[in-house]
Amino acid sequence: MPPVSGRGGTGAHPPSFQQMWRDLRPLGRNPESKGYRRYAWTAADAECRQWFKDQAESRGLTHELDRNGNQWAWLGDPTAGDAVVTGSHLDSVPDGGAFDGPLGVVSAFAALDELRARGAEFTRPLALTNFGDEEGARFGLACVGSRLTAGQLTREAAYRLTDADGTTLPEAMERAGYDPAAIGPDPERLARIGAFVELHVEQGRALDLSGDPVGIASAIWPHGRWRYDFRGEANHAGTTRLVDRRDPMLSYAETVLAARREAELAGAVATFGKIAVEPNGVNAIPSLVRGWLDARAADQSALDTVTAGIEKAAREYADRHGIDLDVVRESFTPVVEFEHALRDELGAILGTDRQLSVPVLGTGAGHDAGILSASVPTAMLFVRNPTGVSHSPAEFAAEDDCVAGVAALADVLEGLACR
Ligand code: HGY
Ligand code: MN
Ligand code: MN
Repeated sequence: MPPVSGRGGTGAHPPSFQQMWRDLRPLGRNPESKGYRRYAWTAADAECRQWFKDQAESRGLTHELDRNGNQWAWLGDPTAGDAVVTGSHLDSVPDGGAFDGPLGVVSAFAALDELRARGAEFTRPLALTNFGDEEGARFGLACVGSRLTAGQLTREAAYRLTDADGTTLPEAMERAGYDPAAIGPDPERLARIGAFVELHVEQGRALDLSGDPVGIASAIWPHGRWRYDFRGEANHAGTTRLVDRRDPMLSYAETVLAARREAELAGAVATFGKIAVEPNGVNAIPSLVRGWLDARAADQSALDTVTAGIEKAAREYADRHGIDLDVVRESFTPVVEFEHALRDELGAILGTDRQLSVPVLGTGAGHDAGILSASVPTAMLFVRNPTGVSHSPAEFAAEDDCVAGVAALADVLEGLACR
């Protein structure tokens, strides 16, 4: 492919990282909690998508929406193949932080601006991406946009996804102006990609403890989400004798404690972070307690041990209290081992450029890069998070570290796409 000058674009001086951050920051932010509520196919999501499109077009990039609603901003000819792609997601968990996802998208634009300032000559197409519905906050399944594109989620299964109000994914897409009939695997698009690199705020403290601003991912723990439905008997909280009750809340509570015990035994993590109670009245014994388990472990065998142990304990409690229990696995991502060659190439690029050792670290957090790694060579860069806190309004990364992340991403993109 003839070199494509990184220059171009309409804005002589594109907005700085800080300016982009300021523009994006208020979108979908809840004034009370100060957390983000950027759920798939909502108005907040639409605002973020418009921001992405504006950033792309203001730089003269070709904005493309794929059949699954993922956004792509191209420099060069997408059909030339062997593209270097970088990006992340803009959606959030309920009351999520500002960095999880957006840091990777803003850094992608800032890294391109940096390469243009360097006068880089691209010898491969470059694309910046925003993958839709990575958090699965509304429909319960993580990485919907990338899973659909990678063929890891069938249209039929996607059509069954429903939010708490009973709105299905296709209905939500349609209301947001997208054609749900188009969703499905996109092998042609994936065939265009030679390498995908996702920059993400670290969701842990490894870089803070090692004293490095940037790290490279080695692997993602296997992890999943299971829905526990405890069904008992609705009754009056004030007049029903304790011995006469079939209270599902008791079995749920005992299962939450069992999850912590099983996770500790296996060196894993397990969390019941979401619950729905019917009829959810202060003076009513519930008929149904629905709890969602998020479980993760360093390897599949440990994860299987934890989830089996939790379910076994839950069934024993349920039987003891005359409670009916259904357990449904709603989301699962197997262990991801990032391709060693690309991982080591990033290490060489960053090590040579900076004579620094760049730590390689694993994570328990899922990412679109994890989904795509089954289809294309994939790598991740992490940016230091001094507290490690994430999925919280308190999530933070220092500006200097964000700028260091942009410089590292620019070096990586230059090393990969400007040979
Ligand atoms: O849940 C996760 O690990 C990711 O933030 N979706
Ligand atoms: Mn997240
Ligand atoms: Mn994320």
